[in-house]
Formats: sequence, C-alpha cells, structure tokens
Amino acid sequence: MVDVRHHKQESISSRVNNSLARATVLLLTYLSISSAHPSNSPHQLPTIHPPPSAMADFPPPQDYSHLIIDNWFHERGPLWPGQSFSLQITKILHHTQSPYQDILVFESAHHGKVLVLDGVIQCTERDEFAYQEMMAHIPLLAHPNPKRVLVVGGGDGGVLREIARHPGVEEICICELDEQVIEVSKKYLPYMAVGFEDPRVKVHIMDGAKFMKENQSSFDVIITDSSDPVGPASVLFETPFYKAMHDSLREGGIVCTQGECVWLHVDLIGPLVRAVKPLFETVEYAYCTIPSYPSGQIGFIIATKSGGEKSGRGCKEPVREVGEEVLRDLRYYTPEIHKAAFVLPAFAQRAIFGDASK
Ligand code: SPD
Repeated sequence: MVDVRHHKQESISSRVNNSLARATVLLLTYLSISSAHPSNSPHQLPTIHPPPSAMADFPPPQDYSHLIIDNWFHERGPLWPGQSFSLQITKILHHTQSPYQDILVFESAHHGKVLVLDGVIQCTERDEFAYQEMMAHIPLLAHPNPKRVLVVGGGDGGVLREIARHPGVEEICICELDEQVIEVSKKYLPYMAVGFEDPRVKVHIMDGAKFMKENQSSFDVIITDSSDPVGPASVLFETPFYKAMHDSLREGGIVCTQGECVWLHVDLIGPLVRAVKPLFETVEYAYCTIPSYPSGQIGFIIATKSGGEKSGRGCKEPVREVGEEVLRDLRYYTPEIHKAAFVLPAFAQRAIFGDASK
C-alpha cells in the first residue's frame, strides 16, 4: 500500500527541489553570460557586466518600503522570525532598486549612516568596524604570509579597508555582482568605501564563483562578505561554493565567510560546517558581537586548505604580529580577541561540532 503521507511529503520536497534547481540554473545561466567594458576609475580593472537580455531573466527586486513606518526602519525577515530590530531614521539619503536588490541608505538618530539591502541591515556607521575587522584580520593574521587576497561581495568597501592595512598584501581582488552597491557606498559611506582607493585593489563586477573558476590555486586568503542566505546569496552558503573557494586557494590558504548567528542559525551553521569539512584541512567557527545585526552577534566560518608552512594548525591563534601602528587604529580586533572569538558557548559548540569540551 502506498503511504499517502510519505508520498505527499516526497512530492512537496521534489517540487521544492525542482524549483530550487530551476532557480539555480537561471541564476547560473545569468551569471555565466558576461561582456567587458572599460571603467572610469584609475584603480579599477575593466568591469564586466551582463548583457540586457540576461538582465531580463533575473527576478525583479522587491520594494522594501513597507519596513519604514513613522520614520523608523524595522528589520523584519524570515531568518529571525518573531523579532525585529528598529532604528530611528532622521533622513533617507538613497532608496532605489538595482537590477539585483533594494538599496536603502539612511541617516539614523544614533547609529550614523545605515546601509540596508533587501530590507536587511548590512552596516551602521556606529558598529561596522566589529564585523569588518574580524572578518579581515582573523584570516590574514592566521596566515604566515598572505600576498593575494580575494573578497567576494563586500561592495561597501569596509573589508577592503581592513585588508589594505596589511603592507605585505600585494593584490586585493574584489568580485561584487551589484555595481550600484559600490557606487552608493562611494557616495554616502566614504569611511568604508575608502577601501576602494588602495592601488592594490582590482574590482571585478561579476559572480565570485565564476571568477574563482577562472583563477585556480591563486589566492592566499578568500573572504566572502555576503548578505544572508535568502535569494541570490543563498548559493554562497552551499557546498559547491566552498569547493570553488577551496580550488581557488593556494596551498595553506584560508577562507573566511559570513557565518550567521549562533542564537538564530545553528541549524544552518552545523550542517554547513559538517558538509564542507571533507574539503578542507580544518574548519572552525568564530564570532563577534555587533549590536545592529540580528541578536547582536555574527559569526565566521573559517577553513584552511592543506599544505603551506603552518599546515594543520587552524586559525585559532594569530601566527604573525600586527604592527603597533595598525593595532592603534583598530577598534575591535586585538590578538586576545582573535583567540577568544573561537570559544563558543556550550550549546553552539555542541550544535556545530558535536563536542562541548573543545
Ligand atoms: N544579517 C546581515 C549580515 C550582513 C553581512 N554582510 C555585511 C556586509 C558588510 N560589509
């Protein structure tokens, strides 16, 4: 006899899988078509744009104006059900939809300027340094000699600003899909977009996975500064993307990716860490506190490729000293907080690594 309940569940899940597969095919088809045109900035390589026919296939972005009520922005979303963080708006500086997403910049009453993409806070002037410093300095200082660094996403420039503090880094590539995020950040958020001014920075307006495929065994550190796994960014939280990062690393290379929040997302983080473990020599998780992200915390998945002089050591301790003049300018990262960031509360340690003692 056919178990109707099981059959029904199966057909629902196969429908979901089919639509996910269709969406992925659409996205990949879209991302794989590109053409080059020159850029105006002296520091940028020629930028690469999809042709208009491909743009037509991309799902139109939604308008998130409904999150603004009586001069307050309310961050409501499916990844933090039943809770909402709100900021008082004193002035809306920019609100448009790019071909990819809704882009909002506003001046807030107590958090300075705020960048919001598809209704989700990406950075506030008051606390952005916590995330950007940790995301950049943990992998860079866990690597003995990083020369080539890739940033995937990160169009506001904040992570670039932090990487640029490292004199030993020779080249910093950034792959950002949405050129408008870069333009808007340069106009309204110069304290982060200053990162684009470093002459070592090369900008590629294209899909990170495609870029990595074309640049195998090329980078010492790859940082994926993405938004959350809803819509186009969801592929960045899947194993094929980690495989692409692994293959684009040099021996002993390190990846550091936006790893969501243990209070809200251990059910996403645990399976992802376990899924990518066979690809890398070490896979670890660190976090920082940051009041304007959901539940006040965000983490990083940090993984190393085998080989290199520090093989097998993982990233829990810095292997180089950062100069006094650099440390003086940092507001969150210290060598002590580098180590402390990997110490997880018991529930998170168990859920992600299955062991509370480490
Ligand atoms: N929940 C929001 C997570 C946003 C992470 N990316 C922020 C980009 C800052 N450069």
